[in-house]
Amino acid sequence: MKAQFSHRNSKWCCFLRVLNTMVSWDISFQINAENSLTEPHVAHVITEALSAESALFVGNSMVIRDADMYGHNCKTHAHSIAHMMLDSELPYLGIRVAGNRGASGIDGLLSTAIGFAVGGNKQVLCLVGDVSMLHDTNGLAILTQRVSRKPMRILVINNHGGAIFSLLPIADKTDPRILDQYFYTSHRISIHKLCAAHSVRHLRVKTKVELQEALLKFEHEKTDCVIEVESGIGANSTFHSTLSKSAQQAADHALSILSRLSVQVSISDGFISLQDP
Ligand SMILES: Cc1ncc(C[n+]2csc(CCOP(=O)(O)OP(=O)(O)O)c2C)c(N)n1
Repeated sequence: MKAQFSHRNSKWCCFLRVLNTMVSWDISFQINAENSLTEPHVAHVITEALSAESALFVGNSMVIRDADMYGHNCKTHAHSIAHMMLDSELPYLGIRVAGNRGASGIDGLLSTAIGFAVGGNKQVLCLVGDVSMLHDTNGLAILTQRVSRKPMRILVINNHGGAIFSLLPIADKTDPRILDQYFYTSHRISIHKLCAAHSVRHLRVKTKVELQEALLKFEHEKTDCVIEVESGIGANSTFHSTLSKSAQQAADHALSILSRLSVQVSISDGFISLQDP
């Protein structure tokens, strides 16, 4: 997507972009500083696994939210605040991105991604949660059918349940056993064995380096594959809360600097307003 602003050079617009970038620098720092392979890290680096020949399909639940919050355009990163203020257009890669919206169902996501790969004639990278994948294991059967299309990489974030519910206020107020059974629908299904049953290549990754190597390996080998990212609901929830606190602090800090400049900044009810004095 490419956006243009009619008032793109106005002072408040530049300031908002600086604020946005300072927060995104903080998020990048936190994600890179964390040694373990986190779900926000996957969203953060996924663009590095894409080329002009690729397209991205993003599943529902946390993967699309993480891609929205923590994804970044690695090829056109601003190098300085001055550069950012002068740069009048939003950076973009020109990669096609698709997802299933409507009722935001987690059903049929693999099958849709395969249809997207056939229709668009691109190497699709599909990002999906484990429960979503289990809702559509028939997608694996479609994957092995002989339809003419380019190879697909399916990246499954396996936190062994629906992690999105751990980020809702109900998670703090509910008995863990009830949460596990009825909200997270935690499971021990082997994605490796499911893939084997469908003769789909599978690789499980636990570290940042293993993820990078797996993405490169299957891109070069040009074969369909499932890359399973090992994660956990508790660790994911903790890291999301660390990130959001740190982003909040970075925003406060950036605002305190910006407000000392020639524009007046005021915040009320969570809204930021910038006015020429
Ligand atoms: C067809 C359908 N059934 C149930 C839901 C409710 N729902 C929303 S997110 C979610 C859990 C998804 O889990 P997963 O795909 O593993 O992603 P995560 O939450 O871990 O990111 C469920 C069951 C839904 N959106 N659509």
